[in-house]
Amino acid sequence: MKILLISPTWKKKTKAKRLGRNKVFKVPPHNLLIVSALTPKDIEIEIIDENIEKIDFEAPVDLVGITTMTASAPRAYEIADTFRERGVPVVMGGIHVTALPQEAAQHADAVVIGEAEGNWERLLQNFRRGGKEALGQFYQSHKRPDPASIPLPRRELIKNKGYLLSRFLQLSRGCPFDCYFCSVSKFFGKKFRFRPVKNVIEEVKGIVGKSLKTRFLGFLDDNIVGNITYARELFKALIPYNLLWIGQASINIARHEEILQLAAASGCKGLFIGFESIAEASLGEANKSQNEIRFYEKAIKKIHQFGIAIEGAFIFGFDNDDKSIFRKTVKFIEKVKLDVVQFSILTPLPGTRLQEKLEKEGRIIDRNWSNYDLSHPVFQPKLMTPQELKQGLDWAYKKVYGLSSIFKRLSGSFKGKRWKFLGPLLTLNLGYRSIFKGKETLI
Ligand code: B12
Ligand code: SF4
Repeated sequence: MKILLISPTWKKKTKAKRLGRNKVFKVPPHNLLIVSALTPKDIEIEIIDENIEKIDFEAPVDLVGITTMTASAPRAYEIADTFRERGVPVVMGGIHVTALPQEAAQHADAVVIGEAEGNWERLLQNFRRGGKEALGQFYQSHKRPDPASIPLPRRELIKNKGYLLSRFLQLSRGCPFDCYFCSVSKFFGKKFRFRPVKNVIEEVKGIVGKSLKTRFLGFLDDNIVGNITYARELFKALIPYNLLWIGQASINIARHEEILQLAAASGCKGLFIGFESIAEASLGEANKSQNEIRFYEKAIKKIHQFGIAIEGAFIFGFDNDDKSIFRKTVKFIEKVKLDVVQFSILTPLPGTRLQEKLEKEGRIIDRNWSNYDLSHPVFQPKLMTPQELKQGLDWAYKKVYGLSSIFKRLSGSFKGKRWKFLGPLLTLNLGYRSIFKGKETLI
């Protein structure tokens, strides 16, 4: 038996123009590596990441599995429909179809709701027993999987696909916070579930090598310091492996000097941090109570002192945001010298409280999922027009990735020990610049 697992591209038209061509941003589909690991060894598996390779719709396969995020859902449905027209059964899973299983069921023979562990194995048992007819419509567990039982991802299946970085790990699932625009706590639950550190170290030992490339790891977790005791144990255990790593953390890491020190000692070179907004009212609106704006500048300095670079993420379009937010945010970013920056437009992703609110207020203006990529306005903002919101985002991107801003921001890296990492930081900045160069300036 052969199963084809597909990670669909974000958007057909933008594939070449946006992140598709840019190697810097390509990340292996960890979810499909886990689904592969849950599959009995006698079943042949092939993984296709449509961001880097074409799908062969004529390939002789018995079953197709497709992962979905909201922005890639229209393409995922198109792929599913094409295989099903040929009589190949299709299973869909992932965050989008978990929020909208009935929608997905119109395009799939079975839908896995939530985490794959337990569900995928049951589905395959049914399929082996009676083929397509034996498949249930929905597979869902009422108990969340024990993180100790999450198998090691089958990285050998993406060995020759040419990812710049391919060693990504997931340590935890769930998030205790409840930011109103985010899908994570609804999907994975409001409790952190951590893989035992000894399992993580076994995984690290199996993938780390001597070269720079093989010592470079990425952690996919939403907040690697979500539990300080776990973070302490993990960072201490990572120290002997001489790693370089990047991950995501909350700004609160700066409140724990010992943890920062251990993170740096274990090889942390960069953290993706969701600042979300520089306006107090917007953070309140988003229920991001864990962020404190008056602490931002000091916190950034502290993290930089440990030689750790920061990719800061900001969202535009809160009810409190007027047109001045773009200029104010860029000014702040240059002042505090953030190394890399990501901007998003507030987006009512399905299943979030934000979507519920905007739906109630009749403010959703676009229901095409492929525009839910956080760079299109899909709702009516309060203090500007949707066009002004989009133009503001483009202007802010063009500004922070202008050469003078890159220079201003990265010149700060000589103060901490980040200069050692200047090459990759420049590459990342130039990667973003190549994507956003040429956007119009209207504000
Ligand atoms: C890494 C990552 C990326 C990588 C993608 C890597 C990849 N190729 O998969 C990159 C950087 C490219 C990326 C891009 C984007 N991302 Co992203 N990303 C993540 C992140 C941090 C981790 C994802 C991950 O690997 N998790 C680990 C795996 C194991 O979990 P999982 O994917 O949920 O898979 C499990 C189940 O869902 C299920 N499953 C999943 N697929 C399938 C398929 C089958 C057949 C089966 C049976 C089961 C199954 O089984 C898995 C094991 O239990 C998540 C946050 C998070 N906590 O998940 C955000 C997240 C998924 N991203 C998000 C968003 C919004 C985006 C962007 C739109 C943002 C942007 N503008 O950059 C784009 C859109 C990309 C797209 N294709 O649509 C949102 C998605 C919300 C939504 N409703 O879609 C999340 C949840 C972040 C958030 N805070 O809201 N992202
Ligand atoms: S934005 Fe981050 S902190 Fe907030 S709920 Fe989502 S994952 Fe948790």
